[in-house]
Amino acid sequence: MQEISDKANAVLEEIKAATPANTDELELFRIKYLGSKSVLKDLFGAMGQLPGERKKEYGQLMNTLKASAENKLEELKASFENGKQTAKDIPDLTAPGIDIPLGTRHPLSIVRNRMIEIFSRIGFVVAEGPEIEDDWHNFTALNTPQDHPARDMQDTFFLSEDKNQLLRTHTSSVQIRMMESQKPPLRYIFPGRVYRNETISARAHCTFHQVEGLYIDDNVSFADLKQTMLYFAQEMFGRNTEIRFRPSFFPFTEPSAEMDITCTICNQKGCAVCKHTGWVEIGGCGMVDPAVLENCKLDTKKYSGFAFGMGIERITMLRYQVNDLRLYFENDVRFLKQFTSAV
Ligand code: 2U9
Repeated sequence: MQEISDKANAVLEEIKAATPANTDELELFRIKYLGSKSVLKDLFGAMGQLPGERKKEYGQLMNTLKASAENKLEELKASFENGKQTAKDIPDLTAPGIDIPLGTRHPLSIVRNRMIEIFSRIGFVVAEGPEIEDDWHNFTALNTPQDHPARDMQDTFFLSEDKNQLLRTHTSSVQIRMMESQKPPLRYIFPGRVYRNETISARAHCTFHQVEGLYIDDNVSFADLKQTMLYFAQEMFGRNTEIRFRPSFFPFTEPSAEMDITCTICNQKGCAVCKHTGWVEIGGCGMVDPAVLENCKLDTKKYSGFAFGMGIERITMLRYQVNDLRLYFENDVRFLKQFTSAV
């Protein structure tokens, strides 16, 4: 009796001292003390060797043993289920992943992408060029006179004393590069960042973005330009949008025009954006001046073309009614996260 009850007491101490650290270790504990081939089964089996009067005493010890193993099992199971696993515990690999919040696109990117998408549907291909330009591509090839105000230090950021290195003031310089290096037909759009020496305010900035366009072929007319602009305006601002052209002047186009669209904010009822005229300006355009074609060694008897230019900030302002240019460049997430797009 002494021998087997010593053994049983040793097992009891073992059960009390056991520290299964996770559900797998707890299962080993269950198999060892409560499974079909457990230590307790052996000890129960030994009861048969005892004389009748000892059986009751030993039986009580065995019940204590079994109850303490069962209690410990239940206790630990509950604590593991309550998420009290130790660091050693294996993570649940079937649990769903942690959400990674998506960022949002910059409103200027959304509008630029939309403009590219609209023009690419009618055959315009994106072309890009350097932001640091020379005098030829930014001014001279574009028929800009030597005394034109744009060539002034007050308007352009020059990077060299001889004024032959400068930050481009329009993406028209890329148009010259394409006309110099490709043969017509040419049908390109030129999205990109440009620079002007302006004092920063709500209405002016020293950097902004343009989408310019160029179409050169035989028999390109002002009617093609008007239809292209109407298509763009209706795709960008809605099918009911109308356009109008006002005569204007640019050194690189002749004739030249400013383009207006019907005010999409007030539906021509009159508002602050259209200054109660019902019309808002979206850019400029014209037929490429033959002098510019000649500068790029294109045959002016054979070829003609139209060009246009729009400010992305202005189109974005009309679309989202953001009327302070500085907001586009401050990168304040409270501003940026208000815009959503499919692409
Ligand atoms: C070549 C020939 C002609 C591009 C043109 C405009 C009119 C125009 C402004 C709109 C708003 C600039 O972003 S803005 O401030 N642009 O009004 N741009 S015609 O004409 C060209 C360009 C290149 C070789």
